Amino acid sequence: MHSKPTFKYRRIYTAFSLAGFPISILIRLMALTLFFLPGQSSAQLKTPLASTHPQAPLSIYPVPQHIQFKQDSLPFYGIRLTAGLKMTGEDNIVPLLTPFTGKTGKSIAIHLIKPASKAVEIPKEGYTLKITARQIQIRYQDPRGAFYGVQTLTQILNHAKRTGFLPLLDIMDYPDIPRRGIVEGFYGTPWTFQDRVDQLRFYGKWKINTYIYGPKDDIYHSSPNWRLPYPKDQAARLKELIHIARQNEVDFYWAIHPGKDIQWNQADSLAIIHKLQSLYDLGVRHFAVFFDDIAGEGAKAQKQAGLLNYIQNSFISQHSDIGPLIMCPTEYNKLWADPKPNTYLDILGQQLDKRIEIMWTGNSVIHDITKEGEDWVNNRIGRKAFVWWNFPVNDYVRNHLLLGPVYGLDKDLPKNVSGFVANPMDKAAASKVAIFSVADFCWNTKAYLPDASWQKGIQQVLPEVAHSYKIFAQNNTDPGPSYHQYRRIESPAIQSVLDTLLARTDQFTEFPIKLTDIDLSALNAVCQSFSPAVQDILMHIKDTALLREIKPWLWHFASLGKAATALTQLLSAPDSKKAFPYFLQLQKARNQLIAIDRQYNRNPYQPGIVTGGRHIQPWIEKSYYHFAELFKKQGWAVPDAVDQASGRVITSIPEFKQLSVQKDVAAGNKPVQVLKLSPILEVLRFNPGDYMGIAVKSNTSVTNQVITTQPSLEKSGLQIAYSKDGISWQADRDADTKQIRLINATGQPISFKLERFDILLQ
Ligand code: LOG
Repeated sequence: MHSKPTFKYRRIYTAFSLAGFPISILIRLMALTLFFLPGQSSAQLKTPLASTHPQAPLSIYPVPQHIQFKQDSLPFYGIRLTAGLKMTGEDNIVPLLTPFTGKTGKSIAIHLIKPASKAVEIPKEGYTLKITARQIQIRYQDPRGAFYGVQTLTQILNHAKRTGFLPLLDIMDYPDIPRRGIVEGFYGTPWTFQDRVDQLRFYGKWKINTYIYGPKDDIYHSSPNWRLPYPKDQAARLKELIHIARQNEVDFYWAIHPGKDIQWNQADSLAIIHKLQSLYDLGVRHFAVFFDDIAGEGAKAQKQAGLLNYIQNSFISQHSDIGPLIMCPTEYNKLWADPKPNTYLDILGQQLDKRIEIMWTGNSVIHDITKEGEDWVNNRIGRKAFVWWNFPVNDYVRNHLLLGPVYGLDKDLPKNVSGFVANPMDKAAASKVAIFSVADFCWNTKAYLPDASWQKGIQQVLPEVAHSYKIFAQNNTDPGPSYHQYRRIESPAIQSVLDTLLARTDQFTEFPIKLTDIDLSALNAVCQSFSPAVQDILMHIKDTALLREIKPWLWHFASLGKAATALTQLLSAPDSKKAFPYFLQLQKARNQLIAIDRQYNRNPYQPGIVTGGRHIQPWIEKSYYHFAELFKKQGWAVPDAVDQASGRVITSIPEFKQLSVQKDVAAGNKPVQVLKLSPILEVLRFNPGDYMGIAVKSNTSVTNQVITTQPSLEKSGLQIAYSKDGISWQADRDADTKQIRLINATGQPISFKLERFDILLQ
């Protein structure tokens, strides 16, 4: 995909490549070394202005491939739209520029030139942008290139408006990954119409060209209604979205998920074609077929390939204006893929029409994307995989927000993939910072810097509260232990201090606590910043949709800050008399945390609220119990704590040993404590003897359980068993029951979905 830069750029390029540097890296180095300002991201390129000019950094995102700043800039009086520009017919371009038009004769003219002259080779969706003392000139090959050139220009013009000066520069730019963007592919409440409108505009702005519509819980995308056309009102909404996508140069893919109950017959093949045609009639020109998370008949490679080839020939190829078809396979990651030759992936590789793209989530469902992993799958499917990256999706840990930087993506991906889409959270607005970085990465993978991009994303999405939001977001990044075993760096500034404190807690048996080598004042300052950051966000945030999405997590985080602050003060107290009041504060804040966790985000999967779950919460929990005991021993009147039941997973399957046991409270006349296994979204396969369940740790007895599977327990052949010690098991529950499990006691493997596994406690 990398074309050689031409004309002027060739000179610059050659000079630097002689020195062995790709120019984009060189520019990064310049930004780092020459113009780095403390507190600013290293991605910012600072215009070298004459000394009388105001010093202000200009950063362009996604980071352009080649950019050369001239040693000069012009006083800025606005722009003048030329007649040619008005006539290009790109109705999505002029509105972007009109806010910058000037009223005086000194305004600078903009020329949009197509086709680009022969001297300039411009890759697909690329553009050149040249600002000289006399004019601004954008050259392009395709309308999307023009649109992107103008998007870049608006960033420069905003800067010029702010500073009063327009930097002179040359840019040559194009995307690294041809199809890049988002798959709305999560379980849970689909995004709203307004969410999607906001998203599509956001994508246009940051040069994302792909949006795949495939929310698992849209019943017209998946079972039971994939065969039926959308009801009128929903169809009208989709039509509007498709129009907005087009205005923003985004290809709107509509995906169907028929595999749960598809019959491999003519009637169902036609049902799919009719459904796709109904979406074509609404304006859709890009389609996908998903076979993920299914088992049984629908999961057969030959059958899937046969159906897709049929769709290719009798529908896709029959229209000249439909883009390449995409499919998501059933074995969509290496962990689940049968490694034996001539199995599922090889069959697809051989039998599926080569024009059809195949999606892939990496080495497991949720994983970094590595070159080795891509090579492995590409080799089997006989084409470059289309990456479906499961980040920042949180449908497997719905009590967490995943707000951290985008990292773990191989920089050589453009060579190995045909596209890259990320699966976001059900919280559309809160996903934007990550989406910003996905756009940045896909455009220019070599220049991508995770932390700088994350900071810039926050600055763009929430400029009015950027500092406070960073504090909140960097402590809300990790999904916690889950069966996906995907972890993220969290609380980077205080992580090592917290882990040291956690490890030593048992040794803290008298005051003053000896902590000579630990800087508690720094930790204290960080923890003290949480609550004010939350207040700032609550008061000043402009994006009300984002606020609505994250509010209970903000409240939780403020209490977390209070608990952590009280605890650091307790640790610094000279004697237990001074320490005890801090213990009471800690207890009060912890009670608030528990109350918030029990009251909000009542989804049936992972109910409740977690913040700071990776380092801060474990430290607070362990310390709380430790000091409650210590103060009791020393004779202090320790009030009763809010009781929290706890449990752990018991299973024969190594992959699920990390599954978390959730605490919940079932409301009713009298609240009942509940322990639940985090539901598993995919199809499970239990071999004979395999089991999974919960062992209750607390001193309570089990009063009931709610376990549902798909197919039902009776149909599946699975059994529920009870035990008091995990050694002997029986078919009935009694007053001593401490463990409950689901077991395959038959001689055959059983495939099923675990919908619910709740244990009710007295
Ligand atoms: C689903 C997806 C879900 C994601 C994360 C794929 C291809 N399918 O395990 O709908 O959002 O994982 O939970 C999936 O990733 N199944």
